[in-house]
Amino acid sequence: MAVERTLSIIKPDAVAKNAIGEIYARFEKNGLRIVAAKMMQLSQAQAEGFYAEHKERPFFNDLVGFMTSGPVMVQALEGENAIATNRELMGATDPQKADAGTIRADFAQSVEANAVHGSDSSESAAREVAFFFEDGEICSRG
Ligand code: DAT
Ligand code: MG
Repeated sequence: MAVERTLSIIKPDAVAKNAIGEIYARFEKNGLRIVAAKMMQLSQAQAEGFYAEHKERPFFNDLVGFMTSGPVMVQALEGENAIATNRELMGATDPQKADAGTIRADFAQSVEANAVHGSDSSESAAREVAFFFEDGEICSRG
């Protein structure tokens, strides 16, 4: 399995809970290296652009409202099989359906306030990492 990069966001609910460190520890204990990171308050335009694939969904306006409701922590993660590894660590979108021990089972409140984002394919990972980081901001240790 090749070394991959993926884009992770710790969402406003988990930042508000002071859970950044606990979530970072899960990444690091599972072979994912943080190779770029920034805390941001997303603008409406940034949230709409990032989630453009969902713009026809009924929850889109609520999703954008939630993602702009407070600061987020954005990071690029690197490691073997990083995209799928991060999705496994996150758990299912709906925390009620997320496996025990996953980030969403442990930190999320609802389908909307679900603690973390993670890229779901190599195409979305490439787009999403580039959405937030210039090449020169990524400190690859692969
Ligand atoms: P994921 O974040 O697991 O990749 P997704 O890409 O299907 O899930 O949806 C993106 C986000 O949109 C998700 O994290 C929370 C929100 N969302 C998805 N389905 C929703 C729903 N039925 N009601 C409210 N928000 C929803
Ligand atoms: Mg998704």
